[in-house]
Amino acid sequence: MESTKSSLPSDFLWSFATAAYQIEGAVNENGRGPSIWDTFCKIPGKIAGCASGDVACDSYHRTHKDIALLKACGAPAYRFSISWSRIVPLGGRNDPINEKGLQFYLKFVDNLLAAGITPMVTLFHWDLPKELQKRYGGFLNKEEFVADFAHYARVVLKAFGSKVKYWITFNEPWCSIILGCNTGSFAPGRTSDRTKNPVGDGSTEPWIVGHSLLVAHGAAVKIYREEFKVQDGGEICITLNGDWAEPWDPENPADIEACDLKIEFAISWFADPIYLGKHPDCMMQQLGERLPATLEDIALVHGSNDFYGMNHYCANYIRAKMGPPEPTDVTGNLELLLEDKNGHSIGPVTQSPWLRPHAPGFRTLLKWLSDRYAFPKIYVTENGTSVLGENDLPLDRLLDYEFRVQYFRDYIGAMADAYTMDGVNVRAYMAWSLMDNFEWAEGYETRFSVTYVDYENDQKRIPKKSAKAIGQIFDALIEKK
Ligand code: PNW
Repeated sequence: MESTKSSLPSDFLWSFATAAYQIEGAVNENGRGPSIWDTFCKIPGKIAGCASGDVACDSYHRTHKDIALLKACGAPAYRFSISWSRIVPLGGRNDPINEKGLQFYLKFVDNLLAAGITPMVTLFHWDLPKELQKRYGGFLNKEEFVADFAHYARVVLKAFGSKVKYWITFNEPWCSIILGCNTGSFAPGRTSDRTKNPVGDGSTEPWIVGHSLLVAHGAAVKIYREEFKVQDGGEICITLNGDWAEPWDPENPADIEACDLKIEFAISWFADPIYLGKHPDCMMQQLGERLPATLEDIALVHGSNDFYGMNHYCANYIRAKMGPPEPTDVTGNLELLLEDKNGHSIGPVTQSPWLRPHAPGFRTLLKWLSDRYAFPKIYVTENGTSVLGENDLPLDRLLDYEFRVQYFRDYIGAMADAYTMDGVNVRAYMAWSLMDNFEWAEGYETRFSVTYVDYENDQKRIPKKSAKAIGQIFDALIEKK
């Protein structure tokens, strides 16, 4: 329910988010090198409708349209990501830098600033240069990967200087790792499931890769703080995804306990080393030596967030599993379910099989994070929903559909309650997404945004009801100066 009492502070920053591979297209233009998603999309059966990001929303050629859209929505900021393969086409620290790639993003940022829009930039939203995967296994090789990411990060941070005040190193490492190296449903598609891929070991690789990403984040933050932060005055963090958990059987202590385990395996895996300087006990117990951590690496990562970047979509019911965990278990030995013991759904069905909205879970997770990590400043860097059957609705109904508007009302209201009533220091919110785009393995069948994109007709952008609604929701909640 939308709260009538709650509010948000006058300097609260809100807007919309996107990611390079999902919107840009122009994959062969101006020196961009291929990424692991270009390759993955070409494998038959991996992406719904055999789709790819080859054209997507064609944002590479339509930056002015995207800025006009942001202005039409009244958005004071914009979160987008930079494609590593446009900046260093082969990816490595000794490979050539592509000036044209840098110029593209520099111009875009200048245009955003000229339009009065504050940029929030993600350095890595899953599109690893393909050459690095080929050369040394990408994330699997910590030394090489960390050195190459640090180099790429330095090139970008230096080029942008004080133009950008908000930086995100990695978007949702959990997804790159678990979906990319355990279930194999995302690039690079590694898994122990030999029906899906001849290579990969889902019992060991996720933990190796998780370690590489965490250390690479720490290395980039160190560079930013030592070389740029003082004169540029910005902030940097990692963005973690995590959804809320309710017990499948609220009378079963094992299910109640499993809810914390679920969140620790998804979020605290990264957030504990960053805020508490160690891995969660439950993960060390279950994984033992499979969870790599040297004192030096943990020291690099400890304290490396200027703010907590939070992506949040939904909630699950959690049922504890009995007996020892499978070697490939990445959850904490539990099941993630959409219905509880009595067959009650956690929320309405959407187009995404994993996503059922449950706004009260947003408020409780904000409080959970605030308590565990000693009151961090939180920026919500993604929140949003798909809509069941949206792609099949007639356009006039699609544009006017209420479901997404209600989702935002409920979720933003829950966040305002967390700020006002639970004392959570949440200071920014980016809705996913500014425009319909390439929804990874779900291709273009799932629409996830406030703007309809007509993929058949020149990628025309037509705002949906929710595009305007978000501004109105914030206008009502943000205190006037
Ligand atoms: C996030 N899950 O991905 C990403 O940051 C976006 O790029 C994406 O488009 C958006 O959420 C919507 O999916 C996720 O299976 C993908 O739990 C899958 C999951 C969570 C987040």
